[in-house]
Amino acid sequence: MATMPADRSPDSTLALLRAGYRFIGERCERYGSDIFTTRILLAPTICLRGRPAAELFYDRDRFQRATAMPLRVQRTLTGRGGVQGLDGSEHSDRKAMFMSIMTPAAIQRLGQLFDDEWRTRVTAWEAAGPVSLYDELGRLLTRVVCAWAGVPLPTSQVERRAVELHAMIEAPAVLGTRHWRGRVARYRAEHWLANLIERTRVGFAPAPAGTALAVIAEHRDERGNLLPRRIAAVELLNVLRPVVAVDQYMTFAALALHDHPAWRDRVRDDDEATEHFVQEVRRYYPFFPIAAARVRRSFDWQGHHFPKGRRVLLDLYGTNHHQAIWPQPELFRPERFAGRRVDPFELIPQGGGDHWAGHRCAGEWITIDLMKRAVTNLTTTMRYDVPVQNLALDLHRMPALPPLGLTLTNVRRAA
Ligand code: HEM
Ligand code: MYR
Repeated sequence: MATMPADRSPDSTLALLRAGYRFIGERCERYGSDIFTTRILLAPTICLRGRPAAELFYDRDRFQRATAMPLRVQRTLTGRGGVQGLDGSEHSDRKAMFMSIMTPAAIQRLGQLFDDEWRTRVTAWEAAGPVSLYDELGRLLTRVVCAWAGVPLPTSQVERRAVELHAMIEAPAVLGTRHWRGRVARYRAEHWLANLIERTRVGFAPAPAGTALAVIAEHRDERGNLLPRRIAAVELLNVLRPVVAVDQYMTFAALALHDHPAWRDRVRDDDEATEHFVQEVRRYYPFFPIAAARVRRSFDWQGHHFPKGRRVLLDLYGTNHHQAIWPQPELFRPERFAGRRVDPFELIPQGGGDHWAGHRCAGEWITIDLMKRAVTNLTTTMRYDVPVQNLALDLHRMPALPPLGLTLTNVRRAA
């Protein structure tokens, strides 16, 4: 049996939080290996990156998700009892519920709401002083996703819910106040949506057919039971929260347009170039760092032993920056996608493998569609200036936002 390189420190949890997106990659480079073992949360943990590793990680016979996700992530980002932690037929059933929401017509409807809201907001940005793109898009997407999902949201509540949804995304990998804010936000949001599910079920808050609220409130599991209302709330949040999280990718897209101004012209009226640009934003910029699983039954792979129960972390960011897959990975080059088939285990910012059979992100098509629309809106419906500001991304912070979320000034409608 080959010896797996081992990180020597007694526990690397804090090192992971400090090193951020480069934690696994730095060690892989140090050990000259895409697999090594370390101790995280006081337990031995195998870290992996690269295409073969991603293919292994999404093998459902070898890995499970039950008990894989650290509690601090469940208490903030994902919630407890939702699809992310399910296995086998229970997972397939719950995942099919999510995928049934993602029809081409529904994605188009969300996109149309987004474009309409963007046009309305440009008028308000025109009248305002400097605007933080990240904060503006957070509110815009909160309003849009609630309308799309059938969730009633009075204008007076938009700011509050946007702040809550952001707090959950910003909390899982930090200590202190920002972490606790995420926990409180989740508690409040689950309470809000559990009540809504209840009122929908008894007919007080009817949900239009096909909306996320209707599908989740009415879903029956394999045994014909409705989801407990708290779990239904967790799953509804699994739609609302990540759609709002797309604001982060949109902010990265705006940064990329700023850093590579030639692409402003190339994406205009060119759907293919816009698609390549968006794929490169998803590959290049740091967002979801790592996916977690546990070994379901012991096995050997490439001469290494994987004991039953061992936690395994797949480096999503590191695979998207892997030298063997992406020549000059640290360059932002959308043209690398021209004529390239997108392999399910190479470009994995939202997980790898199959959307239905595995845990790959249910919202990947929505994400790509909304990002393309944001790029089109940024380059055709408005003009703006990007004043001098600190735009350095801190790879030590997960998620890594520009410090003030990208400030735009002098916003005006395109003539
Ligand atoms: C799962 C990333 C947007 C819904 C995931 C996973 C990642 C991810 C890394 C886990 C993959 C794994 O465990 O193997 C992202 C990123 C997004 C995004 C970076 C950009 C903002 C969305 C959107 C939706 C969504 C827009 C819904 C409308 C989900 C759901 C799961 C998931 C339901 C759980 C799937 C499962 O466990 O089977 N996402 N996501 N995500 N995502 Fe996303
Ligand atoms: C979502 O809301 O589900 C999509 C976007 C979330 C991005 C969160 C980035 C930081 C997460 C660190 C978690 C580590 C997981 C092992």
